[in-house]
Amino acid sequence: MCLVFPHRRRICGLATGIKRLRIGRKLWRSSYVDLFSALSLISMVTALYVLNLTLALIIVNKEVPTSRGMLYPTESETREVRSLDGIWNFVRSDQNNPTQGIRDGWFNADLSKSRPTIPMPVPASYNDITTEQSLRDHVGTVWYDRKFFVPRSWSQNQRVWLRFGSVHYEAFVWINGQSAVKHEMGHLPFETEVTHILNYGAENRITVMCDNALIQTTVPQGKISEVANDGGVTIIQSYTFDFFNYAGIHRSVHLYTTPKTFIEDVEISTNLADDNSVGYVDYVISINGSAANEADNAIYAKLQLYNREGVQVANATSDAKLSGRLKVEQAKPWWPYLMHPEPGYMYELEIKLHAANAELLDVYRLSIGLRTLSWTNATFTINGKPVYFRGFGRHEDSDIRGKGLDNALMARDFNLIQWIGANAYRTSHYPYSEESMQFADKHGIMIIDECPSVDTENFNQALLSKHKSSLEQLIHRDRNHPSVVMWSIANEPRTSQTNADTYFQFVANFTRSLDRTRPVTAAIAVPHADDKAGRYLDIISFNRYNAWYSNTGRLDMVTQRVIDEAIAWNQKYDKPIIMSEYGADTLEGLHLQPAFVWSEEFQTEIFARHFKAFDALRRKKWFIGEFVWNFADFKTGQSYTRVGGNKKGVFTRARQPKAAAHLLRRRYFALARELDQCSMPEDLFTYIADVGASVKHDATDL
Ligand code: GCB
Repeated sequence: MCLVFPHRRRICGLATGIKRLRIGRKLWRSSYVDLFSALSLISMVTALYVLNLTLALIIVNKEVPTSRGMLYPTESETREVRSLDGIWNFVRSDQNNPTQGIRDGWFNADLSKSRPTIPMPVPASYNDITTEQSLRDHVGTVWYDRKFFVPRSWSQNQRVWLRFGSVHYEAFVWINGQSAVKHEMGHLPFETEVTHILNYGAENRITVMCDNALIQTTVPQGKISEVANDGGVTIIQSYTFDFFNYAGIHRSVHLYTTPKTFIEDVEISTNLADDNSVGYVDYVISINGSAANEADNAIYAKLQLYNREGVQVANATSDAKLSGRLKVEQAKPWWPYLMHPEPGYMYELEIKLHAANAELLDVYRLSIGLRTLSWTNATFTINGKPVYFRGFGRHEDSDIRGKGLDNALMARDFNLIQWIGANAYRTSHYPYSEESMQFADKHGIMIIDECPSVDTENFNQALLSKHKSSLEQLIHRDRNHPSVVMWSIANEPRTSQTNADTYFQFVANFTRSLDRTRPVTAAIAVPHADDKAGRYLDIISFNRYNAWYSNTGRLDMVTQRVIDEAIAWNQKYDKPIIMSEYGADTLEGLHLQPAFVWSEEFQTEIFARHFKAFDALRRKKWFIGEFVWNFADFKTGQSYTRVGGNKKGVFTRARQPKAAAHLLRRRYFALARELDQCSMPEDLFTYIADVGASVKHDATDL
């Protein structure tokens, strides 16, 4: 048992786990194996197998903790926000001694008193900031600290909160040496009240310890092992997914104030009347604070809804439970990009919390979109209109900053998404920044919102709880975004394994219990015949790399295989089908004619072969979407199958188009034109020659 953090077995587990490995290896290295030990080995393996089966049966559906609060921090008449982004001080722990900083109390004083520090930007992954290989590949804990002032005025009559957009993978936070909050799970926000541990009108210190170790009960899973190297032994982190396990303080850190009694949470759901002309906003407000306890039923909220022009279009006073409904006449629905001339229409919902004596307690403003979703075994509709998804799997990834939030990159990415005519992406393979969700809302980009479960296997009780918790945190964070149209509960889980059935039944039903307004999917890669999870999903997504990982280079073995597989999934489950990944690694600038693997010609050709399959499938109404893998090239772990990372991007890592981007753009706009009668960009077709209608050379030819 770890004395410093009794609740936290993983850090201690790191050390004991390594010891266990050592014992294990000695066993295997024993100089001979006689018959007796061979037999006992067999019985041991059998016993383990039986134990595994028994464990399989005893996975139970336990409750998971529920998130509170965490509204995106915004300023208002009653709230102030301060960013703690900037340059922090940074120290790496010794890989063999990840808990030393805790034992030695590094949080009790400036980190520089314990170790020499280096400057580290926040937000950013720490891995690629320096030239040190040991930092890039570090496994275990790292430490950050910085100083900040809190104004004297903040000490009066209000509360102060500390909020992290995300720290990967696990975070321990101290303020002025006092433990403030701990959080496990990358890519998701967490916060805590720090009112009572701050020095007002004075300097404060924040210290963060971040642990990137992935083990069999983290989400995603990984393995830590001890391997001999030239200097003795070293600790190796392995994982089965290919994207680099970037770590650090990935998103913004904020301090913000609230009144003593304040709006802690808002949950909305929207609907449109049949002809889309009237919108409904159902809301539930949660509050926190002493006034809430004292005057239970007397507190109320006043809500006003404003359109884009700032004109009030609806208002309401809540009931005693702080819930109710707003009715919006002449509603402007939220439409996906290119599905309507005014996509991504957002209203501003202003919520004013009042005490019984009408005193204004708190004000919070939330952007909302009015839309309704529905789905059957063959369709997915938005505002009553069938949707065909055309988009990408993506990554939050870029040079130097890794997975760190970068507003310039985000703005560029949304520009490229619009330029290419996509209407959707999947947040493969973890939740993306809240800022990007807001961008997607405003741009009308539909999101399949994925939790951080990748290549999930060895299903066990602890993993199930964490997996469910990741979905709980995700849904809590993202449920108010109109752009989120589907939950993805996993990428390429090993759904042919024993236990996958029970496990995914629990995970899918749990997701549905949190939100019934959006369908549940998972991106599956096991052969359809072996899959045990699809029956618990609403929509089946499948990943397949024809002519790449199978039948490499055989462009003549793509189209029919894609058609056959999609039909097989549909026949097995009778549900709508999406192809959620396909593609080929492509080295920018490599040209080979005839098309050859890794060349730009090959990527273009392989896309075209898929398009042909998709068009055949689109005639069957249940095929509802195509997602290229990947939006942009991204960093991976070191592997002989990757040259400087995964190169399946339609765009380079620097966000410039490869040749296939131009083809994809023509297809996505052609689909949008056919399905939603959108207008076409002027520059879609380059002038070729004046040789009559047989040559397509401008948008009017489509
Ligand atoms: C997949 C994974 C994705 C990989 C991709 C690839 O199936 O879902 O994370 O990056 O294949 O390129 O290997």
